[in-house]
Amino acid sequence: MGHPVERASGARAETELPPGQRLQRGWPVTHYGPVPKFRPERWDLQVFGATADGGKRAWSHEEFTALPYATVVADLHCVTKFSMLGAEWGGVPARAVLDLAPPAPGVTHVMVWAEYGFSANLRLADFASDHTVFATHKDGELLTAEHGFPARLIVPHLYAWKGPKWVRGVEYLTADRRGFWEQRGYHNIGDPWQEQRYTYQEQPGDGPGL
Ligand SMILES: Nc1nc2c(c(=O)[nH]1)N[C@H]1C(S)=C(S)[C@@H](COP(=O)(O)O)O[C@H]1N2
Ligand SMILES: [Mo]
Repeated sequence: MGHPVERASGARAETELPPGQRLQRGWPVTHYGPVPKFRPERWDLQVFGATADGGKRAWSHEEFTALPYATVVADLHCVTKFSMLGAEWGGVPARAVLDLAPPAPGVTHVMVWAEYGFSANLRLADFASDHTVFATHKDGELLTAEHGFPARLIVPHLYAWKGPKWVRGVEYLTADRRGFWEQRGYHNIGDPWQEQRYTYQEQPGDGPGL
């Protein structure tokens, strides 16, 4: 397909692992709860909350697959300490979603929603990174159901729980709010290079109260 491949800045050298991580052979499946069944006629990706025009935006699956496509090479770091290096993720850049459904000026964070109410909060700058992508493909192949088909968020510079599989929505926030794992003991920011694994490691300003 000839899409440009660029190296994610958060990923650094391919042989370098964030502190405390080890390399994993293959690609394990890690998530909480069941794998949702994909029903194309019921699926949409919604943008809501503090949008610039106060309205909501929703793309059907057909519309979503027609949005801009880009690839990014990035590593996946699970907070349980395994890492997978050098995957090529293909999908819709988060930047494209921000351009098509702009946030209001006061937006500082986003909540990314997935099936069954799973969620992850991100600073707007993390979501708006050039490397953040709603991945539909890995290494040129469609994602499998267990790995998040039809779309999962990849935020290369943060721990993988910040990237919901089976993503369904983006909520623009004017104040930070904790997502699913951020309410359950994981760090509000989750930078693997700073080893921000757990809530107790948070510094003042890293997150809202529990
Ligand atoms: N919807 C959803 N997405 C999720 C999770 C989850 O529990 N639910 N777990 C996250 C975690 S902790 C990791 S490590 C990665 C694992 O992705 P993989 O199963 O494709 O390796 O998915 C992330 N996305
Ligand atoms: Mo994880």
